Amino acid sequence: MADSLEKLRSEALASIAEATSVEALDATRVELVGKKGRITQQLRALGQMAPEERKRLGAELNALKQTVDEELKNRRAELEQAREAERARQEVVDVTLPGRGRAPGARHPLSLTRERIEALFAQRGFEIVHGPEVEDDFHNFEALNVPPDHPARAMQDTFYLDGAKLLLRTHTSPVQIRTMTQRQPPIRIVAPGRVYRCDSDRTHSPMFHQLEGLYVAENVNLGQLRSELESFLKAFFETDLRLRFRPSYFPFTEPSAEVDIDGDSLGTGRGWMEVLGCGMVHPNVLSAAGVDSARYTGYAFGMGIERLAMLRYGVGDLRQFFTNDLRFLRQFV
Ligand code: 2NM
Repeated sequence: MADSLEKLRSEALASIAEATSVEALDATRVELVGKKGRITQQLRALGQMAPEERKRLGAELNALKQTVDEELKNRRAELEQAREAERARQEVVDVTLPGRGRAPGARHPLSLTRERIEALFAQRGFEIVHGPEVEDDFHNFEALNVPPDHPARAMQDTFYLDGAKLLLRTHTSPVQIRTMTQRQPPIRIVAPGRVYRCDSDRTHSPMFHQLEGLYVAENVNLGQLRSELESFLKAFFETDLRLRFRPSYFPFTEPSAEVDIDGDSLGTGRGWMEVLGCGMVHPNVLSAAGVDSARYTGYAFGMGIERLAMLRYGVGDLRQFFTNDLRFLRQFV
């Protein structure tokens, strides 16, 4: 018996020492001191033994179990330490490795252009206001002195919604109408935003962007309009542009004008180019919006953001703004 106990002891200590992982050590522990382990079974067998045999063997077995438990605990601590060291070694951050690279976003050229225009008008005392893209006939046409038979009202030009009661605004002027009905002059605002026209070809998008301005107060006149727009355009293009005001017609202004800039002074070399429309707000428009047209006068202007962006960035094709080709968009940072 002493012989087999000595054998059990050396085998137990050897298999503990040989366990190379926490899992292997656990298996060894079960094999030795688990419910059906070799040492457990021997301890259990003590019950069948004669008293002094049991006493002697019991003492030796308990001493062995104590040694084995101790060795299991020590080996386990060793293995856990080794495992932690290995984990730390593998997890090391090599700060000298190159980065993975970033894919930073860029602002859309139309947003950049709109914000630039907004900032220039904000500097000039204009407030930025917004309004709904779904409008009604009154705010989009009637209040703007657009007669019922005007071609802009035709189905081919305007997107009408269910029942033709509502429509997608064809310009941002309804925002000016809404502002005038809500407050009294002096009013000095610009309204940027999306507008919609039933038109799509090489040079027209069914959705595009406008920014319109309005100044209503006592004694507002055409000279102020002209100098304000001249100051804005020179600032926008960052050059001492040559401009020309050419008489034109809009139902909502009288007199009306279109402003051309000299392309040669921009380096586009294409002569006179139209950049915006403007005029003195028609008295009918002021009245329709609840402004006393005997006391107040106003000027208004409107420009296409796409057109100004094309001129500023030298974009030749309107559709570039809407295709979302990253090679195009990435150029505007
Ligand atoms: C333009 C040209 C001329 C304009 C007029 C108004 C309003 F509502 F005050 F009457 N807003 N915008 C206007 C005038 C717009 O765009 C080419």
